Amino acid sequence: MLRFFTAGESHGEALIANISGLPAGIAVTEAYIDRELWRRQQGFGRGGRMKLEHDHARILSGVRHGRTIGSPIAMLIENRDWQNWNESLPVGEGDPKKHKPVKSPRPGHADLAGALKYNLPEARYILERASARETAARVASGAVAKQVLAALDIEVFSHVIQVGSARLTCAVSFDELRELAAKNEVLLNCADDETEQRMKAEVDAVLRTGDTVGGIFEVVARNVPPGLGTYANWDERLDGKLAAAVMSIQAVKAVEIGDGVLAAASHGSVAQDEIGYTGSTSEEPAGVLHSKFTAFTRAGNHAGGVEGGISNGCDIVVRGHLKPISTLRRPLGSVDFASREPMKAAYERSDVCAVPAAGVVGESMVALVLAGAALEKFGGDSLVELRRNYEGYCEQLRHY
Ligand code: EPS
Repeated sequence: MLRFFTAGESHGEALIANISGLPAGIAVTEAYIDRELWRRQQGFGRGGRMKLEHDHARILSGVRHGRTIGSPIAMLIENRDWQNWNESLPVGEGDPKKHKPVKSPRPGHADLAGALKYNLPEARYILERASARETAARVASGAVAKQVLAALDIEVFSHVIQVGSARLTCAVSFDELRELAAKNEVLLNCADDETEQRMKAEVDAVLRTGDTVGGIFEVVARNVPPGLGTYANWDERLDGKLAAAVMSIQAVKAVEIGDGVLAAASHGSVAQDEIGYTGSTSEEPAGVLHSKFTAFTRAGNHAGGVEGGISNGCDIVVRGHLKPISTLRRPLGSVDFASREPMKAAYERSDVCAVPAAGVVGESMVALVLAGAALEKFGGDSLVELRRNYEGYCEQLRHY
């Protein structure tokens, strides 16, 4: 079973990622993981912290000579900012005068709910762990999951389809998504230049006014074979797992699979993807409608690649809707933890728009779910065994 967890605080010494359940023999490189970490740090609207951090994942275990060895992988990502915090967040008792309390909870953050829950007098420790800094460790884990998926020819990319009210209206091909991910300069990770400029104007506007802005990212996974996940039990459905994974990303308040939102307002006659049959499979699919796995075709992909909780061979499409970041330079109303008197919410340096970064995190979460589902279906303790099982299943599909 593929499992992963992370540890670490935003301004602590380091983040830790731990991932286990991988077969032996998967090629894993730190360079690839670091490139993914770099992608997560990009985007117009990121705050000053990103100038400080240059994330690098140091693999401590589970990979030798460039390949997984079947044991858990542990990775460490140092926080460069730690040097500014080691006196205020010591592991030992330290000097209480150097403590930096978060004096008033920020609406929309975990601050108040967390302080109540953990019975803490202020929100410093809440902020430290609830912060989206944690997503660096998820991206490192997701990069490993992507390398497992690559062994099955599955690719996962993302793009930004909305920032504030600026929305992408044209179709974007999978090749364009691949090209976006390869770019060395990232503005808002939108494939259409004109839309990206409109998105930038939305960020410029909130930068001027001390506000923040949200948006929507879309994750697309290609070459996922039909048959991952099942309707057999509620908690085994692939769409449920994808939704939970993407919903768990900081600031995501809604998740959509395929054209889910639109479908709710459509009629059944237009919301489904009609089925055809060509009589042959195509190794080089012309698009999402004719996967390489079967000779069945689909007239569209409103379903986002999942029907009945099972992947159907079309591209998996998952959208994460992000609320605007809750830390505002022009703080909202709140209450002083100590006096209970009205007080503006605490302000700490923050991002004003993190939708492109969240998209990269979304790719990671989708990759982790798909890698888990693929390993569940095909099993295998080594890459050879995994590939053999996968190819046997593909053969079965071709002869269906
Ligand atoms: C975050 C606040 C900011 C972001 C941070 C998430 O951090 P800081 O308060 O240190 O400036 O930059 O994101 C990251 C550090 C990161 O690596 O993504 C928050 O409160 O969630």
